Amino acid sequence: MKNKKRFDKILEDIKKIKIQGARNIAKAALYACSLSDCSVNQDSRKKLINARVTEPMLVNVLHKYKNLGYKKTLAHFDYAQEKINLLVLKIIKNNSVIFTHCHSTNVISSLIYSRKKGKKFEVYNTETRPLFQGRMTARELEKAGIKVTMFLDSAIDIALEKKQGTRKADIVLLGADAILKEGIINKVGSGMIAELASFHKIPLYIVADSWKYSSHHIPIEERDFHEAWARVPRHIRVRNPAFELIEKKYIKKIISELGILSYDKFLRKIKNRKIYKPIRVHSYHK
Ligand code: RUB
Repeated sequence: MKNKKRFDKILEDIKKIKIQGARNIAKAALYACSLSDCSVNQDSRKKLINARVTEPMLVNVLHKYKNLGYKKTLAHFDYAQEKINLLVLKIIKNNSVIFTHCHSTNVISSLIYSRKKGKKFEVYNTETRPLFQGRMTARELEKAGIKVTMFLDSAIDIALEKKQGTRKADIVLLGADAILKEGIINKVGSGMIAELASFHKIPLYIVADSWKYSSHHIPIEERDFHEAWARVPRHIRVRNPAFELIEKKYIKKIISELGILSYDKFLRKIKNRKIYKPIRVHSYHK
C-alpha cells in the first residue's frame, strides 16, 4: 500500500474507533504522521488532530515527532508503560477486587503485568455502551488468567458496593484521555463511577501516561447518535457524548511514569517539562 493510502486508512480507523483508546490512537497517529511527514505537511497534521478531538496525547506526540523523530517518540510509549506497571504492582493487594471501565491499555497492561508477577485479584468491569469496549477489556484480562466479571453500565453501583452477591471493590483504576488542570477526561460513565466510588469510600486511581496532559481547553467529543440507537424513531433526540470530566477532588492519585502522585504534585512536576508548554496548532480549539 502506498503511504497516502496507508495514511487514509489509519485516519479512517481512528475516526471509526477501529483504533481506540488514547494510547493506541496516539501511536497510530504517530505512525501516520511519519508516513506523510506531518511536521511539514500541515494538512495531514490537522486531519489527525481533528480525527478525535478529545486526545491531547495525539497532539503531544505529533509535536514530539517534530523534535525527536519517529523512533525516539515511539520509544516513550513502552518506557512509560513499564514504569506504570511497576507502580500499579505496588498498589494492588492480594485477593482484592479492582473495578475498571471502558478499555484502557495503560490499565490493562498494568493489570496483566501484576498478574504475571503473581498478584491474585479479580476485576469487575463495565460493558461500556454504546460500543462495548468493556468486552475487549474482559477478553484481554481473561486471556491473561485474570478472573473478570462484567456488569451493565447501569449496574455500576452493584459492582462497586457489596450488593446482590458482589464483593465491595477495593480500588477503582481508570485510564484517561486527557489530564487537565481541573481534572481528567475519560470515557462517559467515569464521572458517575468517580462519584459513587467517593460515596462508598473506594479510592480512585488514574492510570495514565503523563503525555496525556494538556494546558489547553479540550473539547468533549459528541459522537453520532446512531451508535446509541441505530433506528431511532423520528422526533426522539438521542445524545451520545463520548467522554466526560472527572474533577480532581475525586482522584486519590495519578499513576504515571512520573510516579504515584497526588493531583497537585503531578501538576507541579509536569509544569517544568518542555513538552507541556502550550502547543500551537490551528483548529485545535474548534
Ligand atoms: C477509550 C477510553 C480509555 C482512554 C485511555 O475511549 O476512554 O479509557 O482512552 O486509554 P474510546 P489508554 O474507546 O472512545 O477511544 O490507556 O489505552 O490510553
